[in-house]
Amino acid sequence: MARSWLDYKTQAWVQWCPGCGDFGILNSIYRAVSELGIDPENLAVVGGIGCSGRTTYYVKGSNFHALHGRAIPVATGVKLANPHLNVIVAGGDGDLMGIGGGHFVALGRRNLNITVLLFDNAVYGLTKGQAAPTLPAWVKTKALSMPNIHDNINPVLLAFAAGYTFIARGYAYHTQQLKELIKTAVRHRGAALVDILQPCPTYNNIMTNKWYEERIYYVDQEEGYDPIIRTPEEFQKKAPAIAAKLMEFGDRIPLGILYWNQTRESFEERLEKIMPGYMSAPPATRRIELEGKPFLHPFDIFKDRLVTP
Ligand SMILES: Cc1ncc(C[n+]2csc(CCOP(=O)(O)OP(=O)(O)O)c2C)c(N)n1
Ligand code: SF4
Repeated sequence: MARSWLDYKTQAWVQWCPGCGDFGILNSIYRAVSELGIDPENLAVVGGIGCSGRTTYYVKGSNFHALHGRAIPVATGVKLANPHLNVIVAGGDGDLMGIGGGHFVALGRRNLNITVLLFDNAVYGLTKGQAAPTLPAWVKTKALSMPNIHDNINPVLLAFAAGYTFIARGYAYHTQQLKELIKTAVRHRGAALVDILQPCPTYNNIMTNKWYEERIYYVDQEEGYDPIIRTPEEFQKKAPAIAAKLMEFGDRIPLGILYWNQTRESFEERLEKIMPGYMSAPPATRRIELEGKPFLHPFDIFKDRLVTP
């Protein structure tokens, strides 16, 4: 059924600062899910803690605002219980690259069909501007008393190493292109990352809109770069060029689809192999009671392991 983006807007008052890049991301999510025709009841947005995590209150769906860094494990549980839901993770670079970094890697290894939207502003917005893991070394934003002495993590390269099969980068103020990237990421069968460069006008006074606009460009507007892998042999051939593109972040910053591996099986497909019927009768749709009586008796399941006095 065709839907309007307004069908996904909740009544909650949006609490971000004026000019925050999060508005552009929210707008792109509304339009992406409406154009894909996803019913709100088939959508689950799982957020981490941070300004970015508040997205869960603004989009209609079966959403969950998880603990700091724990959006991916919660999303994994939701997806495994009901693989027919469209699951989107909305987290900051502090949330997904810092405290939640191990979970981010685990999702790539599994290649579970989840879309991770990384709200990448290089600072901890909610806690007033400390250096986040994507802030380059020696940059001094206004909340720091001295320049950042840590090197930065490159989320797209980390995702490549971890096994994500769709990796893209968007810009929060380019909502038309970002919407298209989110749509492709959601349609992709496997772990997808969209790294979204998101100006935080309140705390990041270095990586501003002007700073980004001077550096960003779209890979599909340049000749010669093909991010798509259609056969395993193609991976061997193209991986060096893809890795080089993923490492590019400085005077030039590539946007668009950076890597798209269409050959690797998803975690759901592997589960179906070892548990035939998993997709047609996943845990969330199985009966747990009949006529008010539970089928499952936990003590029966564990009785051989119970120690009786
Ligand atoms: C276990 C735990 N540690 C620390 C915090 C404090 N805290 C709240 S949000 C946040 C970081 C937010 O930054 P980011 O994930 O980049 O999101 P943003 O606010 O920039 O969107 C931190 C450290 C917390 N809530 N829980
Ligand atoms: S602190 Fe930064 S990231 Fe958070 S709402 Fe304000 S502008 Fe946006």
